[in-house]
Amino acid sequence: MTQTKSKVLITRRVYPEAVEILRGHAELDYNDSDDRLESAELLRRAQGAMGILTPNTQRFQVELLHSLTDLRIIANIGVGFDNVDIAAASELGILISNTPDVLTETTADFAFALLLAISRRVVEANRYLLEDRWTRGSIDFFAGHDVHHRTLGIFGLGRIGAAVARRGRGFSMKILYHDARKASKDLEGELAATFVSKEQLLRESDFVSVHVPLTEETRKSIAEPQLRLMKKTSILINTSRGAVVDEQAVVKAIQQKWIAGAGLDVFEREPRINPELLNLRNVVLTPHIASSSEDTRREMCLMAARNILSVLNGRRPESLVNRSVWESPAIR
Ligand code: 8YV
Repeated sequence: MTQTKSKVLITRRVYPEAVEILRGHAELDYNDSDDRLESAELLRRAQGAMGILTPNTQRFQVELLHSLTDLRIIANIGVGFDNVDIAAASELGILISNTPDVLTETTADFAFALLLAISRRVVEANRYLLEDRWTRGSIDFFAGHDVHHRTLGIFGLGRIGAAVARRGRGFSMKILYHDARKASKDLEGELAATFVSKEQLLRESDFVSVHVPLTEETRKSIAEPQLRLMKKTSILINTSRGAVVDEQAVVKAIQQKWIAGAGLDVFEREPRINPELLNLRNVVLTPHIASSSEDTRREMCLMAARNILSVLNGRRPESLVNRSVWESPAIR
């Protein structure tokens, strides 16, 4: 007698090696496309699935979770998990996994790339040359802001924040950080990082780099009052989530010169961009690609696929967000 295989839905095109991990172990429904599944199609195709492998740009609303009665795991590709209502998923006994660690260094590289690009006006200067406008220089030709020996403020000293701080140390920067929790003495020592209040971080940093996850507490936690505290010469970098920052307030802060510029990889309503941001000279904007190196994106897909495979084999996934569900699996 042939045993029926569990169904796994892959919501969007992923690196093929991740599909191969699951092939043979599950009945796969693969949306081999770069188009996101619309909610009606997601609802239809996820019916009967025990696992869903998905970029964390796919949202799972509470009603949808309730209607997926066979679902055991949503394996997010990405470290963030604000695309899923974790409390509802946990109540329903649905495991949620993410892909931490594998993207830390790559994301930190990109945060630093934004920091360098905006402060030394790399993108602006590149555009100038491409437009064939270079006829002469001047004493303050594309004069930017120094990075070395400046103060780097890390808002959220998790894995990625710490990796950005390490890069800052390489540029002889002074490191300040603010986080809901003070870091260990060891980590503070390694990074030569000083814990300060959020206000002090904003007041004293030349660069503020945002690395907190999006939660109800952190939503719009950098808004007008916070931007007004920042130095006029300072630069805001955001590679975490757009909604941590009040985008309209950033536009105003740059227009009214409360801050000197911003490097943003994430936005409030991706892939839509506030049109006012597009009209600013002193911003560098990228389409949510901080973790996007070939190796890292492949590793993220593989890790998510292994998380599903673990559940198929009755083992605990390597990176679970809601561990309590694994500890009491017989919820429904
Ligand atoms: C990915 C991210 O953008 O890991 C995250 O939380 O935001 C990025 O690394 C991306 O969502 C891949 O699915």
